[in-house]
Amino acid sequence: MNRLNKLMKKMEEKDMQSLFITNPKNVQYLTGFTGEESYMLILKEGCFFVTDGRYVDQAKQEIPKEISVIRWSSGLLEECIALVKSASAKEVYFEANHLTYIEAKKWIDGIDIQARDAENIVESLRAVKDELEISYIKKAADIVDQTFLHILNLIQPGISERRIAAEMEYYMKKLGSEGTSFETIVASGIRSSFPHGEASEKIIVLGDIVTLDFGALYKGYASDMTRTISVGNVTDKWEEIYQLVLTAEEIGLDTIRAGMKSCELDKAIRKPIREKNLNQYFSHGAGHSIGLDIHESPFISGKSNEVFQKNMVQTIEPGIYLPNEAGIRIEDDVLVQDEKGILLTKAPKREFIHLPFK
Ligand SMILES: [Mn+2]
Repeated sequence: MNRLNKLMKKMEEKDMQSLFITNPKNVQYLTGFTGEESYMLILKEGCFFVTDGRYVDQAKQEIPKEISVIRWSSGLLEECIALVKSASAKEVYFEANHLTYIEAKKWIDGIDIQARDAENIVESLRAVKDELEISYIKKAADIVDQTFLHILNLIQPGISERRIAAEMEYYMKKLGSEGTSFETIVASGIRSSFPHGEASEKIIVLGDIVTLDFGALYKGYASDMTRTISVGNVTDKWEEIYQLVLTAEEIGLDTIRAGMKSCELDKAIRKPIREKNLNQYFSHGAGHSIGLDIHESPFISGKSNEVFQKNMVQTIEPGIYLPNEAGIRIEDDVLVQDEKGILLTKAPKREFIHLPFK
């Protein structure tokens, strides 16, 4: 069953007769369209794709034949409102968390029938990946694995974080990445205690701990991996913290299964860190799902009762950050299965790597 049919089946189950889709990632997911600024309308009368003159020919090539391509004349939102008004719909579900206030107001006033929140119906389909999507994420994961091995040869005292990030991004593109799935993080020395320290002008010095958190994009699909290394040796304390973070991460990778609740996994990952009284320094979520977006639901959280399903792709990413000292995070991507999951990112992590290699 194709994705559009899956969506229509789900709409039927929820007694939703019409749906307005504006989130570009949702449009891409349902149609395969790779352009921008195009909306979809699913009505009893048919399925419509509304775009502008730049994208008409591209849309006709990329999207399934059963969807009618319409070139707007008075404006994108205006055309969609007109389509609804000419149809028999008594109410329309829309992506309330995506439109701006001004757009939503125009839409609700314009259609003049009941507008209802679609409550992430497309996102809920996107959470479970199909074979094609899994193959794309695997490729994106393979690119970050190779890039990590490559960058180890370049990191040394005297080079800036930004130079390292630039080389990583260039290398990922050479391997087929369309870009980065998020701003590349290269955080060294004290900056490694910032969980999301984007690459700066800072120069690497001997003794720095360096966190590399980066992702590739392949056919629109993201990978996301973190490795922490050092330049020169570190104290025993930091060797221990590294092994503690690794233990927590591996517990997460070994434990995650279809049917498990997010909060249970969060508890399992944090357990060894709590036992050392360091949980206060693990100051962010333990992971998230990836796909067309870098951060998708379900998120791994102590407050979440969401249940993992087979073929979701989750990151597991514990970290410990001591203010004014340094921080360590290790992150991998795992394909959720009924039994133990399948690890997608495989770059080395067993030993705390100290550069340069002898
Ligand atoms: Mn992540």
